[in-house]
Amino acid sequence: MASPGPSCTAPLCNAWLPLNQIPPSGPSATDMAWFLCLCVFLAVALVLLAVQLKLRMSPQGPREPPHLPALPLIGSLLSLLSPHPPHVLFKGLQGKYGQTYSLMMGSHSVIIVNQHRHAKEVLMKKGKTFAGRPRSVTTDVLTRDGKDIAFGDYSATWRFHRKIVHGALCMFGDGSAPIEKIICAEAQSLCSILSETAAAGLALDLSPELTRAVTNVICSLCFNSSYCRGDPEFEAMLHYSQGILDTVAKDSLVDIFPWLQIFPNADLRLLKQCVTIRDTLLQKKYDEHKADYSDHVQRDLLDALLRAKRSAENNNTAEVSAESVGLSEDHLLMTVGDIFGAGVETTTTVLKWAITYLIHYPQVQRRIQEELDTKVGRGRSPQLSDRGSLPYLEATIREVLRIRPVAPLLIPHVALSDTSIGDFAVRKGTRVIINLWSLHHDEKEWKNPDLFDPGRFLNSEATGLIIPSSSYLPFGAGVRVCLGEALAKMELFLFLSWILQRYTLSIPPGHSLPSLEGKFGVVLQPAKYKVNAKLRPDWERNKCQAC
Ligand code: PLO
Repeated sequence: MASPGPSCTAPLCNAWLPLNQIPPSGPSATDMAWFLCLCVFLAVALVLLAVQLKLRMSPQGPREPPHLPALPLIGSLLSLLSPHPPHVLFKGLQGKYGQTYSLMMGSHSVIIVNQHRHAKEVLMKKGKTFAGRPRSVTTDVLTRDGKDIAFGDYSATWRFHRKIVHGALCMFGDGSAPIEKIICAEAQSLCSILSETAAAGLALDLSPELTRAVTNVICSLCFNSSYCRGDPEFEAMLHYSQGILDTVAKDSLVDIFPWLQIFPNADLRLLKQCVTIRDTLLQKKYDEHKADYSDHVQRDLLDALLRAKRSAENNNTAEVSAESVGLSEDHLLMTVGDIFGAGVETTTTVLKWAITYLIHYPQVQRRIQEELDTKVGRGRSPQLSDRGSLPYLEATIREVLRIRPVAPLLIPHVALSDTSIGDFAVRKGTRVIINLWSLHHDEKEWKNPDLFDPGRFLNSEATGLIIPSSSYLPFGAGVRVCLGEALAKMELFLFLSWILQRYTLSIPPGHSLPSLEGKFGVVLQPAKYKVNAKLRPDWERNKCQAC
């Protein structure tokens, strides 16, 4: 900015002189110009001040989101009593409160986000600000007070563990040969079981079979081991995992009102029993790995974690110990427990939903089979390199992930400082729930959102894949995005393509179609039912050598 020359000072002062003191000679043209400038400047300043004041006071400025009625102690509990599961209830409440609103869970303020712009602001744009996690009674039991990745709060330790796991999973990354081999071996064994039951003319509950196939993949990655059918350790795992899913992180009453722990609580007791069994299993794996650990070979994720722990211990100084950087035995066990638990329950659940929808929509099943017949044929089994030429199967997987997201409310986030979502002010410590269900069923974003239509993910020529709306986040996004996304996509593709190349799935005669409702928990699980797997015509004659 040009600084005013010496001659400017006098007229400027003159502007402030009372009229009767203005020199009688009258104002010069420059005096008048300066006077006008000053008036304009003052007027602009006043207008700006008024706008700012108005913004602060008007409802257009940062303001609290609309909120549900709340009473002392119980919060908004009365408005949340509903026969519907929370994700459906929260979607419905948009009609009255708008897409982003708040409520009180006991003494905690919770914001519910039902639209993708705000969801992306929370997860991506302000990902670090919203990277916190709430503590709750049940997740503390599961994770030894948050010493894991999924439920653990944002910290240096958390980032460090995520980095190690990310590195270990990349070893088996997208398109990597070893992981493809492991998945195909499991697909093969799954198909043999389907053949046996088909040959015996029996119907089968696919759930334990799919779980074992998926468990063995993540078991190889985490512990370099696998389970045979009927293995008692695997049966124990099935049991404890279901117990955990039924009781953890459901915003159950004990999570909302922690003081309820003092009363006998069947759910909490079951959770503690299941966690004890899981911990015994994890400890056994840990001890075995520790006993034959070598710095020169990294067999799996547990070895990668042990290596990080050893190297921290070797560099141990007074201030920096393995414990202080979060490499205590508890942390290692909880991290590997998370990856194992997530690896099993999420992918199994999507596979079960996929099969449920394929049974409801036999025309979709037929179209995938036609695609497999023309692009892969029957002389060999599908492999990862076929992904690009099987768009309809890929579109079906995307549609399953849209219509039945594994975790419809993700895991709650916490604001780590005062911040905002859109125009709404958010105070530090506020919990934020992203309702993925609303995003994936938003009528403004999806045509007939309740209709299962894989075609929506295909381009107009049906030759390539598209994502038709930004309101689609099946794996979450941002700093806490799902670590197993690539692995899950490989498994879904290979398991489904192997099964559908060989079998047609249906409901046994006389049985009704499986429910599409799902049981709400940290994961939305489909109900149990029996399936007929019928070997496709001509399969025996043409079947490939590998089978
Ligand atoms: C599943 C039951 C296991 O026994 C323990 C476990 C660990 C990690 C959890 C997982 C359960 C459920 C799905 C979760 C996963 C971490 C991330 C994943 C919550 C409880 C999702 C969907 O966010």
